[in-house]
This record gives sequence, structure tokens and C-alpha cells, in this order.
Amino acid sequence: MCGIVGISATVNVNQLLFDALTVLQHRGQDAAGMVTLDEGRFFLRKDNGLVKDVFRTRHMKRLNGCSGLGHVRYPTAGTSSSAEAQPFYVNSPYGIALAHNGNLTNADDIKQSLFESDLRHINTHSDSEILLNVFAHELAKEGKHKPLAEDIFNAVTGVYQRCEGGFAVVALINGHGMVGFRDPHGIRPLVYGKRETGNGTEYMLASESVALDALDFELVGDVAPGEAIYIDEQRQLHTFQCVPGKLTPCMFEYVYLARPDSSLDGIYVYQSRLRMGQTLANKILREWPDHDIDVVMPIPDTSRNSALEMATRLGLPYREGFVKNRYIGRTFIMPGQAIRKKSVRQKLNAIHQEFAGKNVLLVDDSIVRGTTCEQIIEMARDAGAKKVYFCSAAPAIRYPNVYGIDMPTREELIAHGRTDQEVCELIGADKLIFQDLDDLKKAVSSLNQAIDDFDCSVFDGRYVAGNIDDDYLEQLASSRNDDSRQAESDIIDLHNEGDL
Ligand code: PIN
Repeated sequence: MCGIVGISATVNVNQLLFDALTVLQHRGQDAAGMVTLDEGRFFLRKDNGLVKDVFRTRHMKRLNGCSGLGHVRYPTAGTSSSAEAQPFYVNSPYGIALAHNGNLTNADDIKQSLFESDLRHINTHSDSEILLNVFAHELAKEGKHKPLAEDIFNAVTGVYQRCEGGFAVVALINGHGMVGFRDPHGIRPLVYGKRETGNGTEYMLASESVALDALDFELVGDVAPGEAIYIDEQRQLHTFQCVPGKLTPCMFEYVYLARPDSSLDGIYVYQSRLRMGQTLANKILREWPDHDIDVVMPIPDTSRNSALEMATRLGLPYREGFVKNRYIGRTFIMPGQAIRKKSVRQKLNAIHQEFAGKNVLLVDDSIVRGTTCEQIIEMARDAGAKKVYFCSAAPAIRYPNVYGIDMPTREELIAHGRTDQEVCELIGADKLIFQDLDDLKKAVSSLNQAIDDFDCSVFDGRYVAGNIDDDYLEQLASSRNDDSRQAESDIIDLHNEGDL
């Protein structure tokens, strides 16, 4: 998962991009990048690290121009070296920069055809470089010195025809404008908005609406699956449905990835999490009417919304039993099992009085590896809890994600190949309750009747964009495993464009 933003403004965009990336920082803390375009010249700064550390005053001063792109990375396919940070740039045709969120599931095939038929070389492991080259090739095929909106849309159609998987893209074409598009299933999110100024309308594309809010842009809507948005040099907006789309957004955005104050595909994430709490509480009332829970407790932060609603529906007190050190990153994102384990105790501390002698129901948004919940349950017992029940606002995660979320391999997922009861025993809970997938789908789709399906592949192994087989999953697993990642990140790239 990554965060992307593109802005076409009437003033320098460097500060706007910085602010937008800071708001999208939860989508990736591994690397950050920004490209701006000023009088026919691109300025690029990208490196590993948080937004606040990657862009220093000396960089910001040189990131000139009224249009630009930004990216925060959370490593998916590819590696964590700084040369794989985005945006990527290619000089022909016109000069194009591109940032991408998602994962191409046919990247190897495209890479081969780029090399053999299109005579293009890909220098990194990143599928974003592949996407950029496909787009560049398709645009070059139009053969225009001054491409029109329809040429841009033809090129995006070409991308849709060649690329499979989940992707949301923003691109800047030197001398011509800014483009945004989203895969035909709308798996990864992309919204756009506008802002009126004395000098005309400004446009912004972003992974989440919260970035628009922060910059005072008004949400126009979500980019539709298979659609392309083009804002030309005069900041005129053009939209076109390049290929038919079927909206099946990623369910995990609502469960965990997106900020609660974002609206994605017409659904407020916060509201969806409240609904998840209601349906989970209903399951408890249905299947365990004589429960002996004394108190409902969230594991901060994401599960707070669901836990609060659960407590209300169950008629039980809601208590904050864990205090989180906000200066430590998300454990889910940190690479390496040892670091992840160590950081849980550093990250959370228990308020003993809230546990002593009570049967507590701990609520989390999801169970992935199970390492965090195992330690948290242990902490609750150490703090004096009588019984520790655990529930997950999402169903058990049994399958890897292939659409750009850095989920562990199948073997690392605690629920893969295990029953709920086996997972319960492994994490050491007195009882474990998972949300049912049908309930989750109903909870979220009740907020937008126009969506009748989601990408729920991590729960049910059904990959909505198709063409995923065991070989692909094996290959993805080997690129994701912690050891291979470490080895790759030790390599120093000769062409690191990390500095201006
Ligand atoms: C954490 C959100 N959430 C907590 C992410 C832990 C799985 N984990 C997914 C639970 S926060 S584990 O709100 O962003 O702080 O199953 O891998 O142990």
C-alpha cells in the first residue's frame, strides 16, 4: 500500500504536496518522493524515510513549479531501496513522471514485452517503472507532437489492455498536463477534488479524501474504475471511461488501511467501522447470548471506532486499557519479525486497574500474523484480567494480498490453514470471535448500495482481477520474505536519484 497525490495549481505546489503527503503518511512510512514541473523541467526528490525527514528546506527550495506529484511508499512487490522510491521518470515521449499505488500481477510478462517488443529497459524491481514505461510507450504510439485529451485517453486504454492487477496512478506529462487513472476493478482508491482561486480552478488527485480536506480542496468524486482524468496545461478537466469498469474496492481499506476521516467510493471509513462494530456485537448476541464480558476494550488505534459501537450495542462499558506510544511506527509495517515483536511492548502499555479481576473483550481491527495479539493478551493477563476474550472486526485473514498490500506470505498468516479454534489457542485467548465475511460485506455496502462486491481476497482467496495461480503466489512470497528484502536493501544503486 502506498499513498499518491497529484496537484495542478496556480502557485508553487511543493508545500501543498508536502502537506498532502504528511496527511497520507499512514499509507507508507518507508520512503517518500516528490516531483514538480517548472517551465519544462522536472525536479525530483525521493529517499527512504518519513516525509518530514526526506524533504529538507534545501530540497523544498528547489522543488519549483505549479504542478507536481507525491508518493509515500510502503514496500510491496520490489524492494525497499531508495532507488525504488517514487515518482519515477522517463524522458520519452515529452518527459513523464509517474507515481503509483498497487501491484501489477502480470509485471514479469509486461517487463519481457517491454524489452523484446518495445525495446525499453527496466532498471529496478518496481512495477511502477513498468507501468510508467507502458504508459510512455502507448503515448508514443499516438505519435503526436502535441497530444490531445483523446490521445492521452488512448494511451491509458493501452495501459488497461496490458496491465493486470490493482493500481491507482497519477502522472505528469511535460508540457501537457496531469493524468490520473484507476484499474478496471477500482481495487486501490483514487479521489479527485478542486479548489477555486482568484487565478482559476486548481485540481488535485489523491489516494484518500482526507488529503483534499487538509488542503481545502472540495471532493468532486472518486475516479471510476477504468476511467481516466486529465487536467491539461490550462487546467481544464477532461474525463473519459477508457474501458468498462466494475467497482470492487479493497475491503481492507475500510478495515484498516484508510484513515477514518476519509471517504472512499462514497463510504465514510469511520462509519463503516462503526457498522463493523454493530455487526460484530450482533454476532456475539446471537451466538453467545449468555456471555460474561465485563468490559469492551479497543487495541488502539484503528479498532476504537468498532469497539465503541460494540460496547454500546452490548450495553457494556467501553474502557481504554492500553495506552499507545504515538512515536513508534505501525508494527504491521515494520519489516522483520524480531523488530515487530520488540516494538509491541514499547508501543503499548496497560492500565492495570482497567483489567484487574475483569473479563475483558479486546477488540482489534484484524489478525494478520497473530504475534501482536498474542503479546497483548499476555499483557492483559499480566495486568490482572480474569478472562481475556478477543475479537476481530475483520474475518480471519487466510490468503496473501496481491493488489499492493504488504501482507505476509501464506505461511506467515496465523489463520492460514487453521480453524478459528486453533488460532484462538495459538494466541492464548479464552475465546476468539471473528467477524463473518457476509456481515462485513453487508456492514460496508449498506453505506453505498451501488457497491455490490468488494475485493475480499485476503479473507476468501478470490482474486477479483483474475489470473492468480499458485506459481504467482509462490513467487510473490519469495520476493516478500523478510530475508530477501534485507538482502536487496543492502545493495547500493548506481542510479539513485535521491538528491536534487
Ligand atoms: C494497528 C492496526 N492493526 C492492529 C493492524 C496484528 C495485526 N494488526 C493489524 C492489528 S494501528 S497481528 O491501529 O494502526 O495501530 O495479527 O499481525 O499480530
